Amino acid sequence: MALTNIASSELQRYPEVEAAHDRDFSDLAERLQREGVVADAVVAAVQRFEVALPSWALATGGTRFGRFPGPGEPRTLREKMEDAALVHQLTGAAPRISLHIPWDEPKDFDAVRADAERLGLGFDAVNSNTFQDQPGQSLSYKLGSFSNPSAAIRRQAIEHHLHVIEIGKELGAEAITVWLADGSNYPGQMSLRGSFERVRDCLQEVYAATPNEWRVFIEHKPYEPAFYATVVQDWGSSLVLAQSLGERAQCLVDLGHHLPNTNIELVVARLLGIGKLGGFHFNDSKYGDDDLTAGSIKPYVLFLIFHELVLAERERLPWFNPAYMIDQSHNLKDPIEALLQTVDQLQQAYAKAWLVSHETLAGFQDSGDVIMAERTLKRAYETDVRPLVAEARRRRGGALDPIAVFRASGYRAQKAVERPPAPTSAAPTHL
Ligand code: LRH
Ligand code: MN
Repeated sequence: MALTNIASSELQRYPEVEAAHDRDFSDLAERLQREGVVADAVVAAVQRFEVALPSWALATGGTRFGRFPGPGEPRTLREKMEDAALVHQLTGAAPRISLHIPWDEPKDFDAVRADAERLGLGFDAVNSNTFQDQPGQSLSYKLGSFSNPSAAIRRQAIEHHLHVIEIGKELGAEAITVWLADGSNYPGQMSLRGSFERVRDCLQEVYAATPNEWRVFIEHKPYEPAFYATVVQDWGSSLVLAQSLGERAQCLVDLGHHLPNTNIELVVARLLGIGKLGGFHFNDSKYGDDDLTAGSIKPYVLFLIFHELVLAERERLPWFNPAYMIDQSHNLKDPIEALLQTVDQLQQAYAKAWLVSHETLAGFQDSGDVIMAERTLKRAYETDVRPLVAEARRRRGGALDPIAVFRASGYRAQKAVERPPAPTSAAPTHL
């Protein structure tokens, strides 16, 4: 019988772990109480936190230099959904999967819906793909899709997006994410204004084709695969497009899509302030779009981003409804373990942001007390919130330590038996 999840008894198999957690949690709760923070309120907030998993990160990722697949890789949409459901079971915080079309083109909608029902999974934003030419595709996107001077190629790209929207509607998704690789490698190759106007015009047809309850997320990126000019290069370009389209169009912030030392939390605050922050692709990076595990390189930046989000959440900003999604490439780590680690990092950054006393901070900001203002943030960031997020997972039926339970379950070894590796010739579609 295929192992699709871990027996709940497994999660409670470690009484000593439970006892140690109970001690750590009550110690922290007592300490926070002395600082006027109710631990259970933070736990409740973390319990409400949810993030969508990218279907493409459930198999091993790679670079142009190579890919090192591991045992028991998911080979089909169903197997990716099974692994996603396990991440949700162990964290209690990942109830939706974000599909990429055509990488995850459903062959049988009834079967996919039945799988989702069985696994307790929903579908978040669907992702289009005009950065690769598909087998049998008549016109190439080599020199761009929506920005292409060829009306026929732009039409082909629009038709693809209408197809992606139809798939999303079939699966109950309520958003589409549009990331365009469109750009140029050499000065003179592309009209810098003409390309942008063509993209805007094509997006208008996509926007008009989405149901009224849907949102259109525009994802900017400074470079790669274009290495001179990318049409939707930064948050400003994305914002201009979102404002030209309408209320349901917003900007998606992929943390790796910013040039080194860009103040990403400032970009988030700007977009939040004008109701144009649609959502996130969480990951981390040292140099470029490295798609590393969120919180692994710049955890303080991740905290500062969540600080801006919790400020907006508590202020009940009318348009505050960010779609939290992960976008990573797991080249070296077991994809499930990497996602368990990522969800934990996001839960921790969110919990730390909930520890900030906004009134105290505002007071120091208004009085110009630079040291105390910074210390108010740092105190929250430097608090070990692991007992709070573990408790939130436990209260959602998840594991105190998801990676430990996953490793003890033998799930991957079982999958290695059930999922013999695909013949090497069939290179994975997502690279
Ligand atoms: C582009 C990107 C985009 C996805 C792709 C997998 O770099 O971040 O969000 O379509 O990665
Ligand atoms: Mn992305």
